[in-house]
Amino acid sequence: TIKAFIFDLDGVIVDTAVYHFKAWKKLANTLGFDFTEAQNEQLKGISRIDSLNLILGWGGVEKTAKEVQELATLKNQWYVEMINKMTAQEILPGVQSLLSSLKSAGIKCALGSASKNASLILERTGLTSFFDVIVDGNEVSVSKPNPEVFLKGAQLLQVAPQQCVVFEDALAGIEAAKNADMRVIGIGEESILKNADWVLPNLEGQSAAQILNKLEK
Ligand code: B16
Ligand code: MG
Repeated sequence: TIKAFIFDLDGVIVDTAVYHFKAWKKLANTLGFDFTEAQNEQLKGISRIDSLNLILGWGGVEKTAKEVQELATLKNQWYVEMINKMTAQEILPGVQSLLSSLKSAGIKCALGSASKNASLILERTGLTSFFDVIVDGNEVSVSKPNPEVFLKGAQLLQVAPQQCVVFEDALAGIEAAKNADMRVIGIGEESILKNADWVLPNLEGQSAAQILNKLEK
């Protein structure tokens, strides 16, 4: 039986990808090349440093390890300026009511995000108190598709991986959940998120009881 839900942040709870896009584009333009929405798509679920290394490769730019760190810090300053202004209005449809339905269904709740800014985003949007456990980019050493982020969540919640369901919008995250031997619900397009157990366009109208019912069939 399912005992815990583990949520990805960007793309499931809020759409911070638009802010990542603006900040990465500004950085790329500063370095003399462009950065497209399609490229931004490929960075979903990928850590900050791995993202930057991909972008520098696309731009054909070589930097020392020290310069890469400085550029990552600069991008993050721009990004944090934007997410500091986030409010509860930016929570994606259905998220609050699904989170509110977890307690009465006896389901524990964890965040499993690659972002080092996850706590700030949850604070700004007023969602912190819904989560029993927060595992983010500050606690993990390897990026999704490695299962570390989700396995840590299960461990801290004291449930087995097989008792967890992950909600994920990124291919790397769906692979991470599968690698953790967890069930996974893809949020987005079915044609893209092929390996998920099932795919929803968003969380609108979903309650914990409904999801459990469907998973146990
Ligand atoms: P930060 P998620 C991920 O969040 C984003 O999808 C990805 O685009 C970003 O590079 C990564 O967090 C790191 O974010 O720079 O804030 O540490 O989808 O795993 O919640
Ligand atoms: Mg995501």
